Amino acid sequence: MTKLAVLCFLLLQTGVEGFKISNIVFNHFNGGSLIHEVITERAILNVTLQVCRALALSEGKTFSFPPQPFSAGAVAAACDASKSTKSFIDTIERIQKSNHQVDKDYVLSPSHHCDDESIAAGQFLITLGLTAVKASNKQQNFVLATSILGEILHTLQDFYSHTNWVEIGNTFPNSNLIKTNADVGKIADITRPTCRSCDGKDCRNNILEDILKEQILTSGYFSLNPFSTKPAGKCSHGGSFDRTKGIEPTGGINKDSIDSEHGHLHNQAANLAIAATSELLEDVRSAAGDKAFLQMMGLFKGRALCFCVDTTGSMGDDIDAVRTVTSSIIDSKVGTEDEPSIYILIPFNDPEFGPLLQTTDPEVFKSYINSLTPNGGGDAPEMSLSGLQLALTGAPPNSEIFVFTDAAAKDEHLKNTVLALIEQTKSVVNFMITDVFGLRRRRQADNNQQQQSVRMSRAGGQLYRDLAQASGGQAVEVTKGQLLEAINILTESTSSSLVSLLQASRNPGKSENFTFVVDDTVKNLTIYITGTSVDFSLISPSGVIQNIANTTGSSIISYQSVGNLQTVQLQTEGGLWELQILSTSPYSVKVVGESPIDFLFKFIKESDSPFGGFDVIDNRPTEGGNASLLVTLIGSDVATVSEVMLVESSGSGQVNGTVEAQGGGTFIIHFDRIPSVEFVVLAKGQNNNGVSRASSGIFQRQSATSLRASGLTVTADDLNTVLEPGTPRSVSFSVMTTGEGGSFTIRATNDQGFTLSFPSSLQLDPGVSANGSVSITAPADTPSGIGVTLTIEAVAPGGADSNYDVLRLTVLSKVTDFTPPVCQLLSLQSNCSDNCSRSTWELSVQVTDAENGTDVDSVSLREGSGTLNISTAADKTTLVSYVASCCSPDVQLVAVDQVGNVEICSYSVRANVTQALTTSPVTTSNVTTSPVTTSNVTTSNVTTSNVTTSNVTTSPVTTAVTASSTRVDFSVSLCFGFSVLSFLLH
Ligand SMILES: *[C@@H]1O[C@H](CO)[C@@H](O)[C@H](O)[C@H]1NC(C)=O
Ligand SMILES: *[C@@H]1O[C@H](CO)[C@@H](O)[C@H](O)[C@H]1NC(C)=O
Ligand SMILES: [Ca+2]
Ligand SMILES: [Ca+2]
Ligand SMILES: [Ca+2]
Repeated sequence: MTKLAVLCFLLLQTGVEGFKISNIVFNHFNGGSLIHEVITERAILNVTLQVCRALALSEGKTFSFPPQPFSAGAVAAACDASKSTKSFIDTIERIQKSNHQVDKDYVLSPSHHCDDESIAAGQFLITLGLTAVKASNKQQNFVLATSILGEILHTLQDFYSHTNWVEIGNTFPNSNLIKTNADVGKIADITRPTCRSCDGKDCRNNILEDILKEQILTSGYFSLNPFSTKPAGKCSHGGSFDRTKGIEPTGGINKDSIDSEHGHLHNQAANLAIAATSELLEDVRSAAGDKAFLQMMGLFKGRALCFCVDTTGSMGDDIDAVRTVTSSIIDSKVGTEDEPSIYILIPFNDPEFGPLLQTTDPEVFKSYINSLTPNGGGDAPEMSLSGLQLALTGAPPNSEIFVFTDAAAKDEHLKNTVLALIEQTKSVVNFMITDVFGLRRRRQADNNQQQQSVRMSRAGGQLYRDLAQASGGQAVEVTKGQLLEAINILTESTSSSLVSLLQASRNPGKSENFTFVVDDTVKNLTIYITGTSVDFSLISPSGVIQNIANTTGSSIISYQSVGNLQTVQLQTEGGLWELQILSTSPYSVKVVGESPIDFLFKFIKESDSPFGGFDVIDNRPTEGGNASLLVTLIGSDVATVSEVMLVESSGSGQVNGTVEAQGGGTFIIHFDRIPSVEFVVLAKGQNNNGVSRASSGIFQRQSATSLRASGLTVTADDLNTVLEPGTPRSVSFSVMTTGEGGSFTIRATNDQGFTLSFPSSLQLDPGVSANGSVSITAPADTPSGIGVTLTIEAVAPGGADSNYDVLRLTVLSKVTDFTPPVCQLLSLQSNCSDNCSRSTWELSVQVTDAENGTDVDSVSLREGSGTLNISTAADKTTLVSYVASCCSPDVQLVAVDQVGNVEICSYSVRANVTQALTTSPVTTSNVTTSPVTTSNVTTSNVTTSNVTTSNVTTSPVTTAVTASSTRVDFSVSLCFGFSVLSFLLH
């Protein structure tokens, strides 16, 4: 079928509501219409490319755009961050998910969809959320920032589909919609009629002429209630769910899909929604800075290095080892592609723990580590799980976390919380436990509670082993003297493309033969075995038994054994390997390597929203019934997933699923049941790209994280994620059980030590949900942008089953500064001559924030390769001087105040324009991707607008000086519209 035929075929299957429904989950055309997920992804890919391009040019590198249509993998590659494709896609999916969630959580809230003429209220939601996104980014709370971002994008996108913005003739986004209190246009009075009834099915002319002529804004009324009414003379939303569309004036005006009442304008509306989304993302980018924007999007080059360190009195040797290993990682990795992208340190003691210290600067991290001094702690157990909780909520998802301690956890009650956070973040936790036996002896000797101490110590070790195993990490037990060697082994690879091939544990231990498939893309194949007295042998695909005692001639590159950890590094040999374990004591095995091919997975369920589609399950899936898994394959456009199974983590049982390809690297897997014990997800597939003839191209990947099903459901109300400092907020939640009723324990915890109150138990009857609420209060002096992760757990009587919901909230003080800083040009001098490279120009600008504003926070360079100098005067005005070669005739200064209001000030000098234009890097001919400044060509001396619809870069220009200053205004070129059209039509 040609694309056109496919398109026509798809057109026949529509009949749904919104840019908003995704019957076929993510990333797909819905009946040829552009849905929220697609609109969102296109804008993200577009803006991300602009950011990467700006960064590359500022570093003097070249940059090339990938071919259209863009894919996340190609964008990550263009950004020189292929290894973070997984976290990039994960982030895009998070944004799409919270966008989608608005239809579920706020189905009855008109302002979230700009319905019912609630346009000003929609603007309020968007701008409030935007402030929260900026504040969260400033505190490096990127997960929170992206969740809020997805939500406000829904409302922004709906504006273009649900209002008559397009009908009244606009071809640009409504930029004031993303500016607090700005004028979004004249909205029809409640008494003013806006529509007439449609002419049968034809709704093309149902908006009243005076409304169109006077450019009055309106939006359709919407209700699911068959007995609903609407104000007289008002338009309806229309579509199959709207029950107001039968009321005079009948019909509707939405442009949600091609077959909507105003479907003839669907593409126009969707393209404006893409442009508006890009504009909002640009604003977020300007406020955050280019590097932080990419971090927010999950595009970082290396992994996070995350150390959680016990700093109590006995930890002197351990802290020395942490210091040494930090220096050696930094010395050997900085400047390489495995350089950690973020460094995180969480100290814990007793009773204190935290704060989380985070930096991208390795030298700053060294200074954090150097400032650790062992002292205090009182009794033996320490606050290790509190520290770990902060690490799990603060580190990016999919991080690897190392916990250093020589003591049991004093805060064992956090076990379920920590497990919940492990399942949510899919981060891997390794415990580096020293001197377990030494401690035990000492304690036995010096008090008469021998028995109790021994028991506590064993239980403590088991708790760490359980958590490590659930996360796919290890609990390494060594002496203080061996710690450095052990941690060196485990941090040898800090690559962000680490994948897991096999993961299993046995407790009690038993001999067993494990097999795993190694494919050609895997490098640095490594096997870790933890456990005391575990013997093993290893057989390569060619049938050679590998000899640890004498590695010559074998595939073994190295073998190390320290404490309870054995490590084998292997040469990649494609095919089926066998690992035979001989042991009667507990052990765990883990086979990892580096490869671009990996997968993301999420349990999904049919949505209970009226629009249908699928929702992502954020906590434990329901036991006893069937289940569906959404799998996204990463790292290859040609690879496919052929088998997916849920494998018991500590046994050999497994449940096989049936795979349904969705296109675009996504698959839905159906299982007729979920294992009743902990399990991992194992995916097998076929990669036909660049496969050597010797290998079959078959690969296997396994989730590091163990998951479990639950008979309980816990759902917290996440309608409002903003927390005002000093004001208690009540979060309601509901709990239901499919099993037996009784008294269920409720526990709520948070990672910031904020005050909580909640019922300690709820009485449940089977199948009936019970409600409770948690009250949370942030101290009055909590800074804006601080995130708090609230975990609400319900535990069945006897403790055998539990489930949870995790809520991320952001602290936000009331914002009163809505105006961006102002640039004032003090001087602009040039001596630009024929030869631009031999002459320079310079600029002096004063930047101030308004009288009652929050002050200028930063001024940075967007375009321009000159030197920027910034100084702050005593009266808090910022003085900027800029010197550049005449070959770089344009500059953009990004001025941001403390709450993230952005002003972009553009200046240009063009003495010898021909020369300047031919040498300027921004005169790209790639229309759809050219940045705003290329169209900033004017013939007047000073211009205040750079909005043009054509990109006239080659027109003769005689300007001596142009200076312009705009708030983030965009030349939303028509080009993209054309490229979408051409994509659809080819
Ligand atoms: C892509 O993003 C840029 C800003 O980064 C914006 O000017 C342009 O309009 C966007 N393109 C589309 C099609 O929205
Ligand atoms: C593992 O395989 C070896 C060799 O094939 C066999 O002798 C042994 O019994 C197997 N062990 C188990 C636990 O199945
Ligand atoms: Ca201690
Ligand atoms: Ca203690
Ligand atoms: Ca301001």
